[in-house]
Amino acid sequence: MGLAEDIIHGDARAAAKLISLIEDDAPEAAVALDGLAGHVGAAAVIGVTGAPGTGKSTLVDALTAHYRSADQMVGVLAIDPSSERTGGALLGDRVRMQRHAADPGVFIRSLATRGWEGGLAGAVAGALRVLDALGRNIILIETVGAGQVEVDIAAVADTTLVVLNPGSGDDIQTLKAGILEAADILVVNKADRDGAERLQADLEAMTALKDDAWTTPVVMTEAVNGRGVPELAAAIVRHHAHLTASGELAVRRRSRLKIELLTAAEKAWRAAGTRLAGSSFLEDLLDRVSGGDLPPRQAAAELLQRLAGELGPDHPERR
Ligand SMILES: Nc1nc2c(ncn2[C@@H]2O[C@H](COP(=O)(O)OP(=O)(O)OP(=O)(O)O)[C@@H](O)[C@H]2O)c(=O)[nH]1
Ligand SMILES: [Mg+2]
Repeated sequence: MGLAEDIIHGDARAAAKLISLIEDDAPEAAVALDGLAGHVGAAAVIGVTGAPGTGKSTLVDALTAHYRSADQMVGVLAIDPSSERTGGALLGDRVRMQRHAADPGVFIRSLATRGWEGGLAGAVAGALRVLDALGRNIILIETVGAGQVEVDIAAVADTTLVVLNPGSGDDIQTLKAGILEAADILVVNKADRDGAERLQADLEAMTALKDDAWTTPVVMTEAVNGRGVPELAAAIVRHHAHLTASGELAVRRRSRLKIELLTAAEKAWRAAGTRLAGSSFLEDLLDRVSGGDLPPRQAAAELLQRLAGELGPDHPERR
């Protein structure tokens, strides 16, 4: 299967295909992802999250234009944890990104992860690996803000932007603590509206309280006309430099790798379990437990041992 090689050589269609396989949780995806090892790590991954309608897509579009004018290769992932792959929720985003649709320097994909049992982050980490190997040096991930998702994204992104609006009830009291913790940069978008300076001042007063090596900047933008976008891009560069200098980048990359690894292990595990279902080994084990010959925990240990054998490097399914 040449999918990995094609992606490494910059074939966007191969990348789209592999992301589809990841969405479908197909076994071939794991094999192709393995083939990308050694070709990742160069991309800066920027997560963009925030409440519905705050202007995330518009901002991603404006940042894309900014990076393209500097000849950067851009990848965009729009995450929708609830929709099926053909679902409509991301259609609007696709339309909003239309001006980049014909640009081969911009790769745009939505990621529907409804079928993923092991959590969203595993699928996103896989898709990131694909875009990274494809040679996208900037990867923007937009998520529909829905509770846990922002936090998941912070686990895989290098830099997380949390987008807020003035006068939208986004005032300090209603901000969930977890979201602020996840934010590396706070963006007050729709700064053309009343109350933007006030919101910025309130947020700054709050971030000043954080006792951290990185003081979360609060950047004002008007995504619709690009105002503030160069300043936002500069803040992202500063944050990346901070991550590199402090060693935090390596820590974050390692946490992404951990998610990938645990996801892969979980999948292999489930697949092996499925293969064992109905087998004489399992039936025999059940007989022994129900007959009182084997304590359940010991049976579980035997099952684990058997599955480990199934997953070992010599097993035919692994070759
Ligand atoms: N006034 C003003 N409107 C903006 C600005 N940025 C975005 N908008 C508008 O806000 C609306 C929502 O923008 P989107 O980019 O779709 O917001 P989103 O956060 O991606 O929305 P969801 O993906 O549905 O959560 C659109 O009508 C935009 O044109 C801004 O800076 N000022
Ligand atoms: Mg959007």
